Amino acid sequence: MSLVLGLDSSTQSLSAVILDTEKGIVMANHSVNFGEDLSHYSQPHGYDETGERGEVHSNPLMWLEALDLLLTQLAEGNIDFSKIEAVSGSGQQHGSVYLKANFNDVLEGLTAQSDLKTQLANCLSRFSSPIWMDSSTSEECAEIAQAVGGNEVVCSKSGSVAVERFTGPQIRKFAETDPDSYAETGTIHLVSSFFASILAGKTVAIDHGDGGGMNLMNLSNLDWDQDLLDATAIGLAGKLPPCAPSNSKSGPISHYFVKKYGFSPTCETIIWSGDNPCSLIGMGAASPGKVVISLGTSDTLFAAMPAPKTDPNGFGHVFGNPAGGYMSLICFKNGSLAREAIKEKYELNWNSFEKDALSQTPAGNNDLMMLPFYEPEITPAIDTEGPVFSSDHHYSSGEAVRAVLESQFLNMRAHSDWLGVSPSRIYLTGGASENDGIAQVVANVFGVPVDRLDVPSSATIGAGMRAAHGLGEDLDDLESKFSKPKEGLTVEPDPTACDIYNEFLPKFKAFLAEQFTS
Ligand code: ADP
Ligand code: XUL
Repeated sequence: MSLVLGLDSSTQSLSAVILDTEKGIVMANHSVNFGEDLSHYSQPHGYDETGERGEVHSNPLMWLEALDLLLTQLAEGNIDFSKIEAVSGSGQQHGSVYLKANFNDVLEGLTAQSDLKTQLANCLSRFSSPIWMDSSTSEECAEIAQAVGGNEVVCSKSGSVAVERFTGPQIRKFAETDPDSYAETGTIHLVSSFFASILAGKTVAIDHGDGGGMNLMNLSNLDWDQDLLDATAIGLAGKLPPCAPSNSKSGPISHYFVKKYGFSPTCETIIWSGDNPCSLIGMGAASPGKVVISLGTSDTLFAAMPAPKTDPNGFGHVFGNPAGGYMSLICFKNGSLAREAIKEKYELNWNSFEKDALSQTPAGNNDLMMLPFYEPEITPAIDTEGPVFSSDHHYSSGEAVRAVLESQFLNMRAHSDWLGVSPSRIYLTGGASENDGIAQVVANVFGVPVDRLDVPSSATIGAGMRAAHGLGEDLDDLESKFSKPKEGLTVEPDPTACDIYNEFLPKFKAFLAEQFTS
């Protein structure tokens, strides 16, 4: 085996890597940014910012146009797709795409004379896709929980209590508010299985990693749970693709990609997974023992689990591990969103954020704290928006930068206790992980060394590794080639700062509890 393609459809961009798995090198790495490269959709961060009452939707046609643009740009850069032997991908989790019954026929009949967006526009039974940032379904969550006997039941079946951004509650809201369009819907895909279907030229399965983020899949048999389906919407079983292990093959790539971009007709497609499950693979954390923190648009903390264990507080989740078994995940919505808000307020760039601002203030910030919930937060569940500061005093840029970072990572530490894992190292990934100052605060708050990989994006790399794994390559071998921490990028904790944070944690928890009892 040699070349595989990994794709990642994230909140803000669509990315690709080509891996040479024999030599263990990343041959190509390219991204299309929805806001910059497809500005005609007016979704500068990849979603419609005018949504009301917690609705956050994206345009699925933008995602299709991004796929054609990404492959066109790679081809213009002299990438020879005919040598790619397998392709798989990673999608932002929970987002859903609603398709009419004609979807499969249109996929089969795609012509290389036109593009994906034009040919598939008429397949959508809903013009927008709710994504993971949507928090508009509290009512539906309560209804689903009540119908099956309470949130404990939803959690013991699906690995999570009913959660606003999860696909089941989103489907219920659609079915209730637009029953005609729901009736017209033949198939509901996740972002991951939607892209996987486009590549395979037919509807393909939802994998156990991303399926775990729907409040619909039963963790004990990794299949749709009839009680949860019934509690969600009428006739839902008939509208969902099957669940399948993440390394399932879905057949050769669609003739559209063969004719248009020169892929080999024998290039195999492997079903996609969610971005966090793919990142688990890309970070070399598929076996229990490693804790990963991803600092992307959202911040997440995740780890492979020896056995499924649910969060008694209802914030954490259990998903399928793409390598088999389970993984835990905790998601913090105000990740880069909050860091960017402070960066912009104080007119900083990432360099001055770290070098000029953060370095001016001591660990513990002289007790100045903030709760950086610019958007309704997921962990803890807080539905109001707007940051809260612990003092009326005007925060200097240094104090504000330190306050946002310390509060984010103390909040993460406070809400990951239930995992019962004391990490000896943290593996850091995501766009903000390249910032040394941020990595240092993570090391100091958790009191352990932080490792970083020398790869562009662990979700995209993980998607490529999954493509190779789906063709039978050994995952340990792939990890040893692509998931090695880069020497010189490890950040050691400062013992004095660690002591300060151990003392600071109860104060932070008290401040949080005082402001929000959740
Ligand atoms: P996603 O996969 O969710 O789209 P990424 O993992 O690509 O997100 O991360 C994108 C985010 O990373 C940007 O929104 C930006 O805020 C942040 N980022 C990029 N570079 C830096 C940096 N040097 N320091 C801090 N944050 C950064
Ligand atoms: C995880 C979550 C986000 C999305 C976006 O539960 O909602 O991390 O996967 O990347």
